[in-house]
Amino acid sequence: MKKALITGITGQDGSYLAEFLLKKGYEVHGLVRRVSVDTLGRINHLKDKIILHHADLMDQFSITKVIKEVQPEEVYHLGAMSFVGTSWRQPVLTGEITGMGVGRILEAIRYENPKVRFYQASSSEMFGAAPAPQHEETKFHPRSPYGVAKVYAHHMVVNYRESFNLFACSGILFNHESERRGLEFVTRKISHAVARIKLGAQEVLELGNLYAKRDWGHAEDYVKAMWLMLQQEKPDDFVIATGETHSVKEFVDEAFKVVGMPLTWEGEGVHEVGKFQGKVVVRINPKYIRPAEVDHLCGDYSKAKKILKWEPAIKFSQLVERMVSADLENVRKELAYHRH
Ligand code: NAP
Ligand code: F7E
Repeated sequence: MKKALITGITGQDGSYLAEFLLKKGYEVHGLVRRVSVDTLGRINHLKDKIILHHADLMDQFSITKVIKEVQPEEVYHLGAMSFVGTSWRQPVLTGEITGMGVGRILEAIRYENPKVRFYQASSSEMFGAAPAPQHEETKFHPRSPYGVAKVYAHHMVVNYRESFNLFACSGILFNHESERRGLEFVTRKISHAVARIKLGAQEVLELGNLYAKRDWGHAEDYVKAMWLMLQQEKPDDFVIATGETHSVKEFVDEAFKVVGMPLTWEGEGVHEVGKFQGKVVVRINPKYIRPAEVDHLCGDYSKAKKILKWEPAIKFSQLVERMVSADLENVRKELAYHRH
């Protein structure tokens, strides 16, 4: 039985990857940090099937100890401060966790388990201002402290591969979402608010830049690509994306359509509003507009298609439908709970 260690197992991708690896027959270990609230919500259904270890990406010794004790065949490094908006408010912490964190894991591997196969969660945020479509050779131009930290981490993986011959890969993943996405990310913020508006629990959804374009896929498809990278003969880096791009506004339109509330739009700039039957249900709040924006991401995943034989199965409209339907269910339960 192969052993895999997942950092960030409590996150969106960690939970899907744990499910995927269990189905493949792996012994799954996960790294969790000590916090004062319960963070195991996404993996509660797996708790009897996985083995959790306490460590923090800020703490070299705790990481080294877990790698030494578990001796996994594969490490999937998904742990990070992953919210771009917060990275301007806590840039140094973001650098420590999202950037230096990978250095700490690579050091632990180099000394305690150099035969391991290592996966790094790189990000399309590294491309930032680079024109679309972006691929493995596109020059990085990050636009946030998060993007900068991921560029550092990405180069560390390349460097450790070249310097110490480690089997270390980076998946440059474009945005991927799901019913388990954190509520602060725009897609889930929209699906959750649309469900609440439909069920009468909220009046208006406030957003920032409606015109940013993203290449949105589903996390379930993307964790398979992570695993495929570690099954190849040699380590390499791959763009994982859908090749299709949509604006935030298109996501909003699609989500309201799912609940039978087609919108009309009026006004411009910060005064733009989305209306349903004459009533404002979407407006701009400048506090959500970022100091610098990534305007247009669209990934060219032809290398992954050719070498990994990977393709995304879940399309944009299906993604939106799944997220909104799941949130209708969640909000109905929340409302029923509060009524009793
Ligand atoms: P997520 O839901 O925000 O999960 C992040 C995980 O990192 C959580 O398990 C979190 O633990 C853990 N973590 C944060 N700080 C830590 C620390 N100091 N020590 C140990 N663990 C820590 O992120 P995700 O969407 O699943 O993304 C997974 C990875 O892919 C991240 O590295 C992200 O940057 C990268 N990525 C994501 C996307 C995307 O669109 N989702 C695209 C490209 C790359 P807690 O539960 O304790 O907070
Ligand atoms: O923003 C715009 C915002 O926070 C998407 C992370 O997983 O993917 C994610 O980063 C877009 C941006 O994701 C709101 O300005 C408008 O243009 O959902 P997001 P992100 O910044 O693309 C990459 C690949 C990662 O690696 C990251 O870890 O939506 N936007 N209005 C808004 N965004 C938010 N969050 N909230 C708004 O109200």
